Amino acid sequence: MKHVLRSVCLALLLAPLPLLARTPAPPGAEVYFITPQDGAVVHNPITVRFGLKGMGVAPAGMQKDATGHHHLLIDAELPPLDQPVPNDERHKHFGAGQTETVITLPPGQHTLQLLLGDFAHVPHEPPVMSEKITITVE
Ligand SMILES: [Cu+2]
Repeated sequence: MKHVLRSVCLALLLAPLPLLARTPAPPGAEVYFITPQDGAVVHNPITVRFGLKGMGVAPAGMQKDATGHHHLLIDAELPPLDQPVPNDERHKHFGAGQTETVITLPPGQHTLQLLLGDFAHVPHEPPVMSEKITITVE
């Protein structure tokens, strides 16, 4: 009996971790652009300030309830919400806990959207994301 129990325990230990267990977001949590505003006409370099209500900012890697770090999506659709946010020119991570950044974009219309990620860069459940705003760079 004892060795059966032991194999059961071992099997549990070796079972893959549930990859889809997403970090819960508190009700009412909100991420938004302080600047620029939707429809703004801006010039390079562009200062982007991130606002967050109902949650705190924590650096990537730090697992703490009701916290996350910002991701700025530039001219990008929402990535899959059950996986880490991609890391490239269109998906910028602010894993040190930054709440603003300065970007340079080619002249013309661009979209910006904020998406909060947990310690492992995975969006919360439900996802905490801003409206997608459109700006014009002159
Ligand atoms: Cu991230």
